[in-house]
Amino acid sequence: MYPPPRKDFIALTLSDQHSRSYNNGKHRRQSCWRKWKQLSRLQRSLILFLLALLLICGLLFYPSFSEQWRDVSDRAVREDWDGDWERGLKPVPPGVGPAVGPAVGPAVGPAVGPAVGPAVGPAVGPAVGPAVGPAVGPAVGLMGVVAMPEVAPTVGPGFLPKVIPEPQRPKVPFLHKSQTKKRLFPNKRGPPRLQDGNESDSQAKPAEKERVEKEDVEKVEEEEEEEKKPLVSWRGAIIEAIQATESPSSAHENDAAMPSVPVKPKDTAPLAPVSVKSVDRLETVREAFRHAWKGYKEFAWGHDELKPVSKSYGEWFGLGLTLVDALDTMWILGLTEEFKEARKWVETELSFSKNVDVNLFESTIRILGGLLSTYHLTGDEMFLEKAKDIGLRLMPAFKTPSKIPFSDVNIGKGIAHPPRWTSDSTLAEVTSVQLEFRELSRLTQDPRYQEVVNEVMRLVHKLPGKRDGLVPMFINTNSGQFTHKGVFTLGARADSYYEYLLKQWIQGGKTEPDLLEDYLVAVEGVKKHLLRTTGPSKLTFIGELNHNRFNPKMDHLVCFLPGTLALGAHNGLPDDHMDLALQLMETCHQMYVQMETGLSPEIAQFNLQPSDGRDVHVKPADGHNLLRPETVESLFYLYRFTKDAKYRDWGWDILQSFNKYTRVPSGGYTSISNVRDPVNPGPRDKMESFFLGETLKYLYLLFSDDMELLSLDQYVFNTEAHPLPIWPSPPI
Ligand code: DMJ
Repeated sequence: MYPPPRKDFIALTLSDQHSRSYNNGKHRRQSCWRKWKQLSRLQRSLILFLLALLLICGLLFYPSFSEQWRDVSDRAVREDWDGDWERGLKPVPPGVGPAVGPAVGPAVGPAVGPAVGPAVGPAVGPAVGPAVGPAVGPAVGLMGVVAMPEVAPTVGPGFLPKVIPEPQRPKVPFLHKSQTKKRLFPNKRGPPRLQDGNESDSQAKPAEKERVEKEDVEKVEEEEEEEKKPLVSWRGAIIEAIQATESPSSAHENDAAMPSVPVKPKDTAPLAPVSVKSVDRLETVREAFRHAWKGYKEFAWGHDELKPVSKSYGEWFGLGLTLVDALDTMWILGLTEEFKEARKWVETELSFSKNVDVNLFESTIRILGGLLSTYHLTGDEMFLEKAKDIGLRLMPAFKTPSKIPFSDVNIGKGIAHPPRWTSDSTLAEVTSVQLEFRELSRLTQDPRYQEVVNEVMRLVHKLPGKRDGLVPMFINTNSGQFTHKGVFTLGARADSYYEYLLKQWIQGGKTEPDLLEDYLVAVEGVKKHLLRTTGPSKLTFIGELNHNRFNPKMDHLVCFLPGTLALGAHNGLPDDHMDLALQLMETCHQMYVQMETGLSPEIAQFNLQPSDGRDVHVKPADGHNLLRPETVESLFYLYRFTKDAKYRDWGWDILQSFNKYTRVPSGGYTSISNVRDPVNPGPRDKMESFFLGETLKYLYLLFSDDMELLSLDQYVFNTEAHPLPIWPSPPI
């Protein structure tokens, strides 16, 4: 009835071949043994002696060989790029030539010269070549061909300013360089676990994230049980910590050594009247910073992030992320001692010569951005040297067939790759590294950095698939096309694309019309597709579009928008941008005050129904607060432009809530799981680096009466709150 089972022809064939080859091997082994037996005793002893000698030599010389090999591999990262430069990047785009030409030699020489000396040449080829192929697959095969030569000629006029303006030397005191190499606060709490902690906002896989977060919470609960710490009553513990707040007088101890307002671009600016209230508030921010720093210093020194509840640390890149992200905040807040310690760590301990994968976007905005801004504020060349080092090591990310960068780079090996599950990059990530790389070009007078990021903007500018200026969330690194079309958001994965359109335009002295055009069109797209008002209180909010269906969901991340819109209006863009900024600021404020803890959830759902109920709802999985900065960032911009004191009061309320619900008595602040539960907000045991890099910095600037402190007419803040100078307008 049933046909007989089919013979598996392929399986049989393989089996035959296999057995044949097995027999051959046996014959070979037997004949070898016969030959060995035929040797004289003297011959056999001689061979054994030579083998033993070889083994001993190998053991003796292994350490020095491996050391040399590591050097070569480090240099390979630089050589790889300089090789490309030599091979194809020499032709400088028209307009850049005259300004850059003479400056390139001396500027680049000291930075890369010694590292790529002639001896390295032959060693680099084999070291880098074979490693690239298998790691990134077929996409990389094209790299060698595509390389960089086409970058310069294809850069459109709209994006590349005619010259890279010369950097202006900051007129601020230089710090003494420390000679000591001793590690200040060795933390022996266990080996670093690289790559296990974080995923960027835009890359996080929700299920995985949820699992990790759940584990964190469970771990926290276990520890609470075990240690019987005051955290059993979370709220009580927080109140206790607030009572221990340092008094203003002791907090000012170091003021004589370092001005609390170190950057004074206009020496002649009249002194603003200082209110008692703002002094108190500034001091409270400084105290909050010191408290966070205390935890970091004690339990996480030199590591990426503090886990304040378990009094340990988490690693993401293994590059002291919190410390680097916080450098300029310490300088701005006038925290002299803390800054000096951190500077010493950067000088003596921070090494980018590490076999580690870093996310291009996150390391650019936090590390490169942090180093560049600290260089500008302090004038300390050490920070610029570090910035050049990491900048160069990130460049392989741009070597893709489409020139849309990969998400990840191994900064030790100089190999870039996409995430494991896709060849797509996140749109916000590839379009939010521009401020930093452009500034690096200006400072080094080396156009390569600017060229690769300008090329990304040029490609995205002309790409089909936008909806009235709104962009999809992903872009493919092979084809250079948008993917996952049909979903439009101003939240995770797209947010800072819009922010950087405006900020690049401002940074470049308003000389790049394509950036402005894309920004203006996008704001109209937002108004047309994403803007709605709630039923109960008529709050204006930004929702999402999902294949033509409107979703009344707004990430806290979107609260950057009021500040960005206001910045645009301040720079001459239409007045209705400011009107929208004011309305959205109110909504972001409501996302805080309508919660029982006074802290915003990560994602809010807005109520479109006309009723007298709540405007803001929170899904159980969305009620966490990660100590994010976006709302206080926008409050800072709106206060600067309107001087309306209510924005300061709103910021003050947020700081109080952070102190009440997220402060850990032993040092540090923690993200929490549930902003609707003031009794147990559910500490997550993690202090993100942006709490020090952004949140506390923006709060300080919000409360400062000195409007010239990082004037918004002279600085543009990157998306991690690191201020970079606005370039002087290029000559006509
Ligand atoms: C920061 O790293 C940056 O502000 C980024 O643009 C968005 N996410 C965090 C803060 O929320």
